[in-house]
Amino acid sequence: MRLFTTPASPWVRKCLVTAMELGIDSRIERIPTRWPHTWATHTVDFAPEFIAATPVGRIPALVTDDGVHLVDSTAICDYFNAELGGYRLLPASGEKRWKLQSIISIASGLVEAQVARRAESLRDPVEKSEDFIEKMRAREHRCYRAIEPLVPWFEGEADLAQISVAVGCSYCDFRYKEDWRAGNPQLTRWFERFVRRPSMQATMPGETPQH
Ligand SMILES: N[C@@H](CCC(=O)N[C@@H](CS)C(=O)NCC(=O)O)C(=O)O
Repeated sequence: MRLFTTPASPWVRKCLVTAMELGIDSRIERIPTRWPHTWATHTVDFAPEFIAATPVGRIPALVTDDGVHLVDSTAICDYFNAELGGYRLLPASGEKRWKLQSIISIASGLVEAQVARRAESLRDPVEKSEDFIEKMRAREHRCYRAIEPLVPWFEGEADLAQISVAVGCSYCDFRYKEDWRAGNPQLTRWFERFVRRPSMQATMPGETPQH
């Protein structure tokens, strides 16, 4: 199967960490995608094979060996977990599934806000909305605070909730260097352990090549 990737994307990272934790990453051919810095708010040229894989024009996008196109990280992780991973990172049903999903949904809101903030911050200074940037920043910090009391729900080595949260915390360290740790001691302690996992270390974010 083929996965369109960039090194900076937290959504891509969530998919790669999930694949590594399930031991299926060797089955994935990674197709690196290049983005100019205008990707977020301007029309950009897409490589033909990328836009053939995803009409949405966002990464990640997965084309399975059966030719199925999955163009969103949630669907991709669901495919890995359900179809190839025997539900090892998220149960198919039951109380634990919904507890983990409640954390995953907060983590997704966190990462959406991080990416939206990044997009806004790349705008031309005269177009940029500092108000929008602050709105996203405030949302991110509400998400960290909401996850903090849920950390005791993390059980076992890894699951999709832990992966989703860890990717968000790590993206903040990479992009914003803001103190998400302040006031979130349980989250901090858990993260400092989780980020040492080989799957997290092997997928540390880097800048996406521009050309
Ligand atoms: N909900 C999507 C979000 C994917 C997404 O926003 N990817 C960003 C990069 S991190 C992107 O490709 N943005 C390009 C654009 O919005 O034009 C997912 O979970 O995969």
